[in-house]
Amino acid sequence: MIPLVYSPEVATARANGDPIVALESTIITHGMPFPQNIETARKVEAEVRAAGATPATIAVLDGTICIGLTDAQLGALGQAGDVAKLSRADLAACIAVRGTGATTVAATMIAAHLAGIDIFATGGIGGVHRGAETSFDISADLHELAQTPVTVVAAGPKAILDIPKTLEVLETFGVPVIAVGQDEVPAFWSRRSGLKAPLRIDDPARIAAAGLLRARLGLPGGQLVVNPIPADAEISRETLGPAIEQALCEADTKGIAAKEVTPFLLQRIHELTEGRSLSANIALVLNNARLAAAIARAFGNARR
Ligand code: PSU
Ligand code: MN
Repeated sequence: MIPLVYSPEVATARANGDPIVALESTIITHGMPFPQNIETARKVEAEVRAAGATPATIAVLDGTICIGLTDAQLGALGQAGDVAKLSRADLAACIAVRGTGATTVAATMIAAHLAGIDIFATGGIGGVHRGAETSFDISADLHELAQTPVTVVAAGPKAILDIPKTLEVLETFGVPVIAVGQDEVPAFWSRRSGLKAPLRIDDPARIAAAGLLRARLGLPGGQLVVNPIPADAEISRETLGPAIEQALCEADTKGIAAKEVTPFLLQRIHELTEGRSLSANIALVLNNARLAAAIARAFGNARR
């Protein structure tokens, strides 16, 4: 038996057949500082509700996969200092030892699929790190998109990554990368990357239809929807460049590796930009939550 529980709000939505949007928890524990992490998680949930869907923030608490957190659970997770970061490799072991952990994009996709949830909103996905040709650092998020049928809404690969290599790997794995509202792949804090998106679909109903057709065609895996940050919140690539370079250089000098790389870089860039990158990060997550709720409603209509 899988130790999996639904929050009261998510259980009600399931019983009514209402649309549900999965949300990850690593962004709360490892992606943003306290107290902005909890404030943002609450705002993201409110945004999903306002857009006509039910939010399901996912985490493992004391060995149980939680699909939806109560406000108290969310607050506790955001303040606990020693929460594990769970990807595909860590999920079963954490449950076996009755541990507590926050789920990355990969682990959230696994849990969402177990719970029958089609769609998941986050900030940015993990990808191919710069220098991956020597470090081999490629996020398990990419493999997950290739095998688990969940549509993920993100603001593009983070600019700390090697975006062209990330797109190449996604293409090799057969993952559709669908831009919304523009032809270019967005670059997380910036709307532009200079790279043309492999696909573009602006209508949430057609994005849901593509996700359902993939399954009907017998193709495993999900879709990556890349949604540009709102123009009034973006930071240009030119402005961010030096902070990214410095953070990468420090990570190298300190020998930061494996799971620590992404949290370290995000935190240093927040510090180096004096919070500007954090404000942009919050704005783009909220924007993704809105789009994901619209796609969730479309999935619901298409399944009826
Ligand atoms: N993007 C963000 N904030 C985050 C992450 C991504 O803007 O906190 C997290 C996600 O949980 C993602 C993970 O799945 O970082 C990727 O980590 P890694 O590069 O170690 O696979
Ligand atoms: Mn990694």
